[in-house]
Amino acid sequence: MANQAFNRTPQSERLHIALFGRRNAGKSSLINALTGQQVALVSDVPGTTTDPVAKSMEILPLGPCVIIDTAGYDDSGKVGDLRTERTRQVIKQTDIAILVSDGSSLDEEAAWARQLKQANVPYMAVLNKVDLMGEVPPTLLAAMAHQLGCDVIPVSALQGSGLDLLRRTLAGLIPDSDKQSLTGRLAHAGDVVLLVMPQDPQAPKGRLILPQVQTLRDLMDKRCVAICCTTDDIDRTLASLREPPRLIITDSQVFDIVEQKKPTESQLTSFSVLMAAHKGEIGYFVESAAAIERLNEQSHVLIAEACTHAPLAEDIGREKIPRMLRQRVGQGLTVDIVAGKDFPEDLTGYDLVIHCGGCMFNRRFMLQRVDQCRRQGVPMTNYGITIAHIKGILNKVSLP
Ligand SMILES: Nc1nc2c(ncn2[C@@H]2O[C@H](COP(=O)(O)OP(=O)(O)OP(=O)(O)O)[C@@H](O)[C@H]2O)c(=O)[nH]1
Ligand SMILES: [Mg+2]
Repeated sequence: MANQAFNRTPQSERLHIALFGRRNAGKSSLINALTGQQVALVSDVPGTTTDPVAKSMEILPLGPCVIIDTAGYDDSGKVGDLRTERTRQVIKQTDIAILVSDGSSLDEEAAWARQLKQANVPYMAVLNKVDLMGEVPPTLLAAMAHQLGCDVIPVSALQGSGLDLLRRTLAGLIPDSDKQSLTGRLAHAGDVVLLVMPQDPQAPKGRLILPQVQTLRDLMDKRCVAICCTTDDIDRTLASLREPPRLIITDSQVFDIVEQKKPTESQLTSFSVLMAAHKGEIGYFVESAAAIERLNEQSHVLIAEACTHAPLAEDIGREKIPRMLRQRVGQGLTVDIVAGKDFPEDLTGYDLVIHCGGCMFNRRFMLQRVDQCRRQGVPMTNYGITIAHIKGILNKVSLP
């Protein structure tokens, strides 16, 4: 089981597609139709789906996705309102939204379309249950498209019609930032790239950690020549190359050693910088790291961690970073810690937000937090960039 899990694309790296619509519109049926499996519970009782349900699956031509089924947004009453609020929260992690309608409640769909637009989520709509409608008048589709401000595809979840066009339309909505590579402009086809990866006792036995695997895959997709070695083999590896590598990527822990040994022509970056760029907004993270210099004993720092696991003995967010900061600033520094999806709406009381790498969250979710900080004028950076700043590495790395 464990091996299987390692071989799968992690949830946080999958495109998140969420379905929104009234109760009984056919959201769950559409998920079953798209996957060809009975993954979601369907019934003619309105309110069958009560909570957001996320399922990982492969959808061609989109690749690995997470599909999120939601409770109908027209539910009312005390519990209904709570369900609708949960549905609304799903928007934060949605890369692409599908509005599911049977054509009877377009004002409501239009209101959700506005919310999606406001949150910058690309969306499309389907007119479901066309099997009940005979010929669909093209004027109805055009009017829907106009009112909702998006493409509208006629489908029947029951009969499985219209699904190819739906999949192609979804593929056209994949945000460009999702297509960007991990190493960005640092590596191009034909480049030789050296990865210096310490395999110390903390490294997991028998495998590489995810950022290393993802970087290797990225380089191979780009047709780079990727060479790997451990820290103590740098000299030998460099000597074996006819010319210096274009780029060297290493771990923050051994950055100084690698920096001293690197040929002047080679650019140098770290896995945590690549991951920060992949998951968040590297420019804002780097700019915000400068706020560390302005902290004093009256300052308030918020540390936000994605994992809700029981803290480890030498937890980087709970122990290491607060200690590093207090050593610089003084013991009076206030550090608050939040975990999981808890993140205060109002951040204006904080001088700096330091987020974990976000390996459990998708990029969309992280960007939405960056956006929230930026709107409130609060600097936000992440663990990797904070440590790089404190160690004085940040001005020596090349940014992707
Ligand atoms: N005729 C027809 N019926 C459909 C179609 N899609 C869904 N239905 C029916 O509509 C009813 C509701 O379907 P669901 O998929 O449970 O709808 P839902 O949007 O998930 O509903 P909630 O979970 O209650 O929000 C079921 O009886 C389905 O069989 C369709 O394309 N054509
Ligand atoms: Mg449902």
